Amino acid sequence: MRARGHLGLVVLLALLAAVLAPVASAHEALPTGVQRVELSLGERELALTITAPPEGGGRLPVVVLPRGEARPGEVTLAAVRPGGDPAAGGPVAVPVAPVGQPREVALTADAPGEWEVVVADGVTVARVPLTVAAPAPTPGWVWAVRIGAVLGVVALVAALAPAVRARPRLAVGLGAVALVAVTVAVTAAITAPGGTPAPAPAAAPAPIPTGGHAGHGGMAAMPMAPVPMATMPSGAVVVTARTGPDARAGVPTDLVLDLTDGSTGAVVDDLTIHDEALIHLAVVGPAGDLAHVHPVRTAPGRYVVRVVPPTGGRFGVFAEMERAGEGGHQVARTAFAVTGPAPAAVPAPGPGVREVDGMRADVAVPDAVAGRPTRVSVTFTKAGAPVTDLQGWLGMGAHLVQLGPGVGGGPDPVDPASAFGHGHDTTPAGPAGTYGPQVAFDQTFTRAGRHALWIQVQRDWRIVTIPVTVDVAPESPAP
Ligand SMILES: [Cu+2]
Repeated sequence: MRARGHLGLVVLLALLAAVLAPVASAHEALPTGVQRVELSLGERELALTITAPPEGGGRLPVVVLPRGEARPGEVTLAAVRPGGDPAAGGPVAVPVAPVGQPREVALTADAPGEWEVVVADGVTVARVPLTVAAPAPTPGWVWAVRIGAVLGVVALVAALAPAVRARPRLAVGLGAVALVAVTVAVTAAITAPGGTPAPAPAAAPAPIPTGGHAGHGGMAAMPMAPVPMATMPSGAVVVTARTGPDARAGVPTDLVLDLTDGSTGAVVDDLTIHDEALIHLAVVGPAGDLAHVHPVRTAPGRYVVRVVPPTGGRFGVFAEMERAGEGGHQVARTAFAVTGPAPAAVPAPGPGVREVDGMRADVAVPDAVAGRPTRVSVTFTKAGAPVTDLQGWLGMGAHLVQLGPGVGGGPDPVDPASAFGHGHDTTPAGPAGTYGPQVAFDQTFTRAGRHALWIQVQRDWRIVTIPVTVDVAPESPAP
């Protein structure tokens, strides 16, 4: 009798464990949104990896990885409400040297709604928008499983207690309660929507942003209900660029970018992270130099990046961004002027072999004809050996920035006729997660004429830029 009682208990507990397992895994399986975002903060390049908190808020781990030229010192990180004072957000200091050394800090965003991950270097305060989803209500069937299971166990244990077994009618009554409770739990689990494991329930609808701060930034904690697209502004973004009044060649200057909607004039603050940045900014000078940087958001619709113009003259600015909703991916162009002599552009070398950053780079651009795909490739060697330790940057092995011919015949960064383009390496990463010796792009030049190309890879945490001049032949009719 006693042995049979124990056996029954074991069987029932095993059954309960099986029933409860899907409920437990439904919570453990909460998807977490992890995003990387590049920040050109002052003269530093930082890659942030942000793990969004769970629904309802909580721990917000951020990994800071310094790249580029290491400037000793530290930055402070905090999680604040939009526009909030970082000093009130429990700022955490993080060393940003040496390059390639990741540091993790645990911030806290303890409630649903809009947040900002703030990174400050003492001069500039970068604010990366983040949405923490509201907790989803627990469905009724989950409660049925939980209550049924607990009640079943309690009733069974009570029924098997020696004092109760001495009173058979009470024991039978408790046994019946246990049976009914377990039946309810099992039935609820079996008839749960979509079977098991439980689907992640839809979160409460995110509030529709009002005013300037649309605040998604692609950093949403998942799951999150989509914001209805019809409520999103969807026009082209107008970018206005300005520097301080004394922007001079060779002197660092802060370039301030203000974003407005071309159709409504409203501040644009609904950029989402794409290719690991809110804005990919190409700044091209009159001498044909390229700076590919990632401005930091300092306020709704305002981005700042420090540049060091190598010469005077007029600089073309190309801002690649992606808006939430229908705005989609777009490039806005503008310009700014720098005091000082503007040298005439000297075209970069054409395809072929060159030395760059201690490597030998063999650039191939076979048969560049307008309107046809051209495979642009670069093969890297160092001391005769293939280079296979190129690091992914912005989620891929290499980037190609190009500027087409303007009215004057050559690429001109401040001529709207000079078409801007950006291509991505198509070769997969190697087994170690690195790239090389070859990177390649499938590029279609839409127009004949002289193009400026800049091919960029990362090695030893530094960006290597290879400028190339390509003369594209006109499309000729078949003979
Ligand atoms: Cu970029």
